[in-house]
Amino acid sequence: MADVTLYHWEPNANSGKPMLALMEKGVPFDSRYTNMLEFDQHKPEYLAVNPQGTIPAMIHGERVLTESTAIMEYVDQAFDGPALMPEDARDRWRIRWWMKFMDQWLGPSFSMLGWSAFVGPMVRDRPREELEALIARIPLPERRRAWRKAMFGEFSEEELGESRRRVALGIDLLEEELGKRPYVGSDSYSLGDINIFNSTYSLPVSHPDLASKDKTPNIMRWLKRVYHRPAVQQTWTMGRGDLAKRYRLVIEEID
Ligand SMILES: N[C@@H](CCC(=O)N[C@@H](CS)C(=O)NCC(=O)O)C(=O)O
Repeated sequence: MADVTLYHWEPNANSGKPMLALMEKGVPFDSRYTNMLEFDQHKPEYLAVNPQGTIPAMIHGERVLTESTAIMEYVDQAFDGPALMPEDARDRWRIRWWMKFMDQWLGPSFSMLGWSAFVGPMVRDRPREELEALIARIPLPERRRAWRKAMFGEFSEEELGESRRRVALGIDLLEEELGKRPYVGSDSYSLGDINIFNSTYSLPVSHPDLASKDKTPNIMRWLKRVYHRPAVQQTWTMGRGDLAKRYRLVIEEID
């Protein structure tokens, strides 16, 4: 049994960050696939690990770690293997800037569009009473609100419009950044790439109007570089659903 246990869903957004960081470092871990579409993250067994009822969570020895970006930083420092942060102070600042930008500002918009277009439709054909019972056991009020909107199609046009605006702007900024250097924030692959990749790996198929060889050549070059990393390929084999299947579609698009 490995010393590390990771509770994760698909390699996507937050779950994919510690999965990929552990793979890059070569750290073996026990994978506990926590199916978000079956609401496993709100079941008592998982709430005993993370009472907030969100994924991912990692157990290392006696320690329980939550918050995907902070877990990646922990993984990079706690284990041997290739360094996933550069030495240079300015590079580290740039990488942390990008991770904060994604986690606080851009990521929630990607998430809202994804929940509205995919997650909601994937769960909403259950009976209304069952959906209400599922919502009632969600510990965090903000997650209860998000699930309600996704299940019943209640995201407003105004909030979806704001998310679309942020996604378009975020893609422009990323394109500009990757025109300056080969990786996000520095000249070498880092936690910054892992963070940003987990929310952007599907752009050429999810937002072909915004990201393509013509419109965003720098992003496409970077995606290709990251897609071909052995740790990325290995991590994406752990996906079980439709989200991970996009990996194949995108690789055909960028190769
Ligand atoms: N800030 C947290 C956010 C965790 C989070 O919200 N994860 C999503 C999946 S990407 C989740 O658990 N959603 C399920 C739910 O809200 O019930 C982190 O980065 O780990």
